[in-house]
Amino acid sequence: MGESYLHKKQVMHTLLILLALLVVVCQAEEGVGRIAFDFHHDRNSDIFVMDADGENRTQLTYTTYPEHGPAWSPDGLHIAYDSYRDEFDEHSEIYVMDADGENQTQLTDTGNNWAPAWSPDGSRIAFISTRTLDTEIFVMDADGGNQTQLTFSPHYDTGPTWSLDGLRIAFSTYRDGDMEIFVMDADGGNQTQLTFNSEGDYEPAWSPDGRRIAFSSDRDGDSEIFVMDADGSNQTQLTFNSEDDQYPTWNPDSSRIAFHYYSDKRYYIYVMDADGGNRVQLTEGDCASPAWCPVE
Ligand SMILES: [Ca+2]
Ligand SMILES: [Ca+2]
Ligand SMILES: [Ca+2]
Ligand SMILES: [Ca+2]
Repeated sequence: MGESYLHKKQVMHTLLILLALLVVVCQAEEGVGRIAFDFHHDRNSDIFVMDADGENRTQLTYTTYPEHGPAWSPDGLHIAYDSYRDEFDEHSEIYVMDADGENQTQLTDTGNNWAPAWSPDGSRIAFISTRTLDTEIFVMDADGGNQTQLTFSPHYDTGPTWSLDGLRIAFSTYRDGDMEIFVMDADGGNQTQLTFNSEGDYEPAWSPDGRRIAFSSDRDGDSEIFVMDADGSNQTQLTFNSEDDQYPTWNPDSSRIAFHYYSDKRYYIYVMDADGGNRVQLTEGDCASPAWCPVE
């Protein structure tokens, strides 16, 4: 009887340890999040998604033409991207698909269009188009309707990203002789310059909490990830190396930043804390343009 009791106690003890381990594993899985990106292979590229720890990679597009620049809808159910698959006009056009790659639908069909960015309420998509004389920022309804021009400068305007309240759009422009970050009202009004230097400042990414803007800057001679307050103050360098660090994207609680690192003609996705600490490599080569899903 004593032995049987001891045996039961050991079994219970083992079960409790297993249960505790299971709880720990489930908690770890829950908080990981997802990152979409483009994978470059054989002069082609396709959209993939992976867990934010680099695991469980899934291919979403399978065309022989390049797909780039995935952007999540705020509810995490859809991904917009650009593709050259429209052979008829050989242009880059914006498409949208379900987050599992189903229902791929073309939204634009005039000029080259790319760099889609969803408004925080999911109703609109800002993007870049060459349908006028040069590159301008446009906005459209999420179903492709009401395509409207927001910038009218004779220079390169690119990289739109929305503020948390949906009232402002940050972007980059070549209008002062090199690339600078600007911010404007969502209808194109009140365009205000946030960076002022003679090297490139580009790829702004507004943090989900609305407080900060991460961006790429060449001001120290090669590309580095910087962050600033949304009014342009407190510009702070987060990466320090002689290769190119670009394309920042924030995790949902604004505590981490993923980006791509370009070295020896190959792209690698990295992640770091929002203060630049704990930099970790997530992928091997040829994975670029990370986009962190806004919901976990
Ligand atoms: Ca492809
Ligand atoms: Ca322009
Ligand atoms: Ca500049
Ligand atoms: Ca660098």
